[in-house]
Amino acid sequence: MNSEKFIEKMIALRQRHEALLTQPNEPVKEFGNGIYERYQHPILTAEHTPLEWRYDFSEQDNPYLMQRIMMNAVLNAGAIRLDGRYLLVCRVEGADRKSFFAVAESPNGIDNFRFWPEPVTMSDTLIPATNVYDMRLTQHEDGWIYGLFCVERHDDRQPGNLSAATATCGIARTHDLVHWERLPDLRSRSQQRNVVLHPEFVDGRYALYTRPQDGFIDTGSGGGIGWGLCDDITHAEIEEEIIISPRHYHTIMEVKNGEGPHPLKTPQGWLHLAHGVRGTASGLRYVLYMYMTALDDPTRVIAQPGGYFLAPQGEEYVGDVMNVTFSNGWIMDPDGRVLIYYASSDTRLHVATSTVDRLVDYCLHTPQDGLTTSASVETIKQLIRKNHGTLE
Ligand code: M1P
Repeated sequence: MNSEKFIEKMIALRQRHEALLTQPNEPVKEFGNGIYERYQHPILTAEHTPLEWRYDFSEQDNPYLMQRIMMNAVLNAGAIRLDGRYLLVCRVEGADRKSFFAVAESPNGIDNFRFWPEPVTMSDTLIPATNVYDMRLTQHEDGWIYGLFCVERHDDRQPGNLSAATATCGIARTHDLVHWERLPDLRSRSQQRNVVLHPEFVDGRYALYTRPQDGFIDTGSGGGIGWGLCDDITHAEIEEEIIISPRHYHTIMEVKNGEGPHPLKTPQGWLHLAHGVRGTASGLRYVLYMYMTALDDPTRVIAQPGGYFLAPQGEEYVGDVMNVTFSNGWIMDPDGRVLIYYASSDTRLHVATSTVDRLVDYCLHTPQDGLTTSASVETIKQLIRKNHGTLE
């Protein structure tokens, strides 16, 4: 039996938690960039995780009402709209550095996110993993919802090096985000992170966006976002990869890039969201960028706006891994609203909203990166002349 004092503390804890969970989230009022709206508050943080995951509510066993299991972060979430519900399969990271998946649900996609009572249970029988993270959800035309994620294991070929790891693409499928069937990991020539399943068959085959990389962190000779086809998703293997969004010197994606969520189908083409990484004196900087590919050929780039689409701002700069924005989930509503879920600095999850029309306009009319200072200056001068009516 808990004492009155203990019960009072528990009630105060629950009230504070409930107030956080039900806090309304409004768009930031200041004049933005016209492309999307940011929101006042992060939508999910470690503090949003259920109290039952963190506290032992028996006074006898936990007289100081301490957190018995601490949570570190909620980040990089796959997203899906299912029967009118906005569902995120979040990467939750405990204080022990292990990531796991947990579903959070919201009635409107913007606020009132609440985690389902228990984290996702994923069979680990095929090849046990040390860590899993960053699930991309795809409602495929074959009828299944697929979750593709990164599986991390120690690289046993380097027994003396405790930091040596390998990255592989794990695959699981479900109909309800409750029961998951784990399939064998993707087989390909190199290590893989940021692998995404295209929602439609291409030439009768499953199509995957890949990110070939030489090592666990370094993409090395991996040239950018790749594409490959496979016949059997239950034994997925890609023999040939082509690069569709290459990296370039002195751009936001000089060091590496990776597909975000699966692209959205629009009448003008496939809308893609991805992340690009460059090196700075203070470490890697992760920003989001967009591109579009042709409807009849998702590998043919038809628009490549230059520069970043979304970069950290204000408190978003600060966290476990500074200067990072990362997205692996977005939702397109039937009325064309687009909810972009992005994490900042590997610590918390945010939403930004836009519309399909605005995003297509952004992609088709933002000038491409000319790859030199002279080209950038010329692009700016052309806009100035257009505004002055002096463009020839
Ligand atoms: O720490 C930033 C991100 O780093 C990795 O992304 P990438 O493979 O492109 O370097 C991932 O670990 C991602 O989860 C993380 O947010």
